[in-house]
Amino acid sequence: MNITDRIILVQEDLTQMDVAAIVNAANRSLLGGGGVDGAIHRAAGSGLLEECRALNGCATGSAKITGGHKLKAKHVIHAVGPIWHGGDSGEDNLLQSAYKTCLELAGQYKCKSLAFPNISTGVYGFPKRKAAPIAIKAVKEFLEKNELPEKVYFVCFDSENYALYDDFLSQDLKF
Ligand code: AR6
Repeated sequence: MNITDRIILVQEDLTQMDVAAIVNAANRSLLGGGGVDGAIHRAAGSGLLEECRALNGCATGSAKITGGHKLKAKHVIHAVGPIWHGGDSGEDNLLQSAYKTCLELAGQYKCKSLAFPNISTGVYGFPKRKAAPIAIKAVKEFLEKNELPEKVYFVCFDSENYALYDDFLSQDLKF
């Protein structure tokens, strides 16, 4: 299967995805919050928060994995993207590193399918047009070298992100 067939763009609710692992756009406490984080914790139930408490937080640009509890997904990978501070504080690298760590964890846990939200582009204010190619590049680079995950879903909640991803993916960007 070529890389293009392994990347799937959808506009859906991430919490309902029937995949091996979904990625949460979390914060460093890993103790829940608003946006997609709040939606994931509501759908997964209180067991997820209990498991997260034992993780002692997570650094920005990294990620940690838990079970999926009441979700269809077997795992949740909690990624901490950067807060946008104007672009000169290493935001691009931190975002790329958050995506890469999620992919590595998915590989280690033998996840065949992985679904990403648009990390940092909500409450954290990362410009959507800048974030999309960073996410796509991180995923393509990883899939080129690794068989797992077989499939990666970009789950766009808002139409603006969906249109941007549709555009960037159809250009078949070579990085
Ligand atoms: N399914 C898919 N995507 C969603 C959903 C959903 N159910 N709900 C929101 N999004 P955000 P961040 C999209 O703000 O910017 C939290 O409080 C949303 O449209 O959830 O990384 C955490 O605890 C946007 O494109 O995450 C942190 O404190 C994307 O998810 C902080 O927000 C990410 O938006 C993290 O901020």
